[in-house]
Amino acid sequence: MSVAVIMGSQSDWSVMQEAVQFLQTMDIPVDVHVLSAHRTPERMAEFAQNAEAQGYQVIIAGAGGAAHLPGMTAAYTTLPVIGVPVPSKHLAGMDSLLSIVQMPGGIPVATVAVGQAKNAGILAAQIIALSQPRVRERLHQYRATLKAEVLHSEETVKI
Ligand code: RP5
Repeated sequence: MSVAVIMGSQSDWSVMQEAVQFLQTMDIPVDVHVLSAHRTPERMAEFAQNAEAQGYQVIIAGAGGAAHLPGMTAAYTTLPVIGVPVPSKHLAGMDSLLSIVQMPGGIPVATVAVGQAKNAGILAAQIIALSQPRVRERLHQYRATLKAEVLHSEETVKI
């Protein structure tokens, strides 16, 4: 039971680390790899083809610009791939979003919002929780903290 977080460049780490941090709070083992669909295509293919045999259950893939990494990874495996559109220099991540979300029918990538690596981590944990009651319980606790924060914030609003 583990998750792989992959990204197209080391420069994606500031965004992608939020997925890793969330998975660590859930006590889910996570590995991180930098793999580029454009610059290290062979390495990316080798990783994706072997990911299931390596014991990964979910892959989170983040990339920016012409972001082919999530879709190409999904092409090589039937593991669920969650795509994170990383904000880009010129188009603010709209290019990343459309490159990842607009997969043709047959090879899906579950795409989160631009820059929302934390949600990718949460979604991966929810998938893992289907077979891990311990993770399910932690997710329920996490939801309870979100609820408590909102309830508490209402008390502090002054009219
Ligand atoms: C993509 O190009 C990466 O995922 C990154 O978001 C973007 C820029 O990469 P660097 O030029 O910073 O390596 O492949």
